[in-house]
Amino acid sequence: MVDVRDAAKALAGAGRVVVFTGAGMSAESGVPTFRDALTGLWERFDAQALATPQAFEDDPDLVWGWYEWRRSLALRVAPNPGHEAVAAIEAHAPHTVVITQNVDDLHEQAGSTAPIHLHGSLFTPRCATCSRPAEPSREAAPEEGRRLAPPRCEHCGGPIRPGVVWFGEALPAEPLEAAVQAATECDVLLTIGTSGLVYPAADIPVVAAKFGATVIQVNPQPTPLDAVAAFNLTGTAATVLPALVS
Ligand code: BJW
Ligand code: ZN
Repeated sequence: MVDVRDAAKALAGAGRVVVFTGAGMSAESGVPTFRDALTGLWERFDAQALATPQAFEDDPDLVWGWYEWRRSLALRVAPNPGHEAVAAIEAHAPHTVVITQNVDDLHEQAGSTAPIHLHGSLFTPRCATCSRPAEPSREAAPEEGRRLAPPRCEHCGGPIRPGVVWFGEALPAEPLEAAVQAATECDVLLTIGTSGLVYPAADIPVVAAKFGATVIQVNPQPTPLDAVAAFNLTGTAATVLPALVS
């Protein structure tokens, strides 16, 4: 039985901390994960038809409507005690780097200063043709499953796309480099609420372990990252993280 107090000691003694988060981090705020049985988005929706560049080319209204529904959902939720515990870690260890795969802004809302968003954001739409940033839409948010035509770029007339990273797209270079760099330099890496199945993000905890960091995992389910974690804390983000920082 892993004692949360031993993990807490390792965390409290670390100078450089990386916090690496996935969808489970926001689950208790009401944001659905991707792969959880029954509630995961990819259990109910087809990732190939919604989260690929081809999907947007084939049916922009379907994809834009789905992401606008998700954006409106993300606007209605609030950080949970797990996000607050992450912000508390940052306040205690100023060299903390928060790396998230999440496209919501709940780390920012909880007080994390500059989380690295590896998979983009629901709040930074851009032109699919010229890549210029666009204003988030003022349209009324569609209901789940409703199509919506994307707005057009005011510069070139191209369709506006969500500012997220789809399957088959490269992760943004600077955030990815900064994340890998932080992983190579940290003493402790905390991986929270990720299935560890999506690459290259899933390599971040593996890189940290390879470079000598102590990896602490918080997840109610086993993941492939169990293998690199010195501490596997079985439980949810909103329950385990406050205990880890108290
Ligand atoms: C709780 C909890 C609670 C529940 N508390 N925990 C190597 C091998 C095989 C394939 C590949 C490979 N390298 C690349 C690939 C292809 C692909 C990939 O990884 N596919 C795999 C699925 C097989 N990767 C890519 O395509 C990436 N791009 C790329 O590699 O580009 C190469 C390239 C280079 C140069 C030029 C061109 C291309 C891009 C990946 C983009 C991922 N995008 C998504 C959608 C983002 C937008 C959106 O939101 O719609 O990102 S997919 C989805 O998965 C989302 C997530 O960020 C990502 C990770 O999911 P996450 O966060 O781990 O969530 P879940 O649901 O999987 O897990 C939740 C976890 O929480 C579970 O473990 C639960 O138990 C736990 N949990 N409640 C704590 N309360
Ligand atoms: Zn444009």
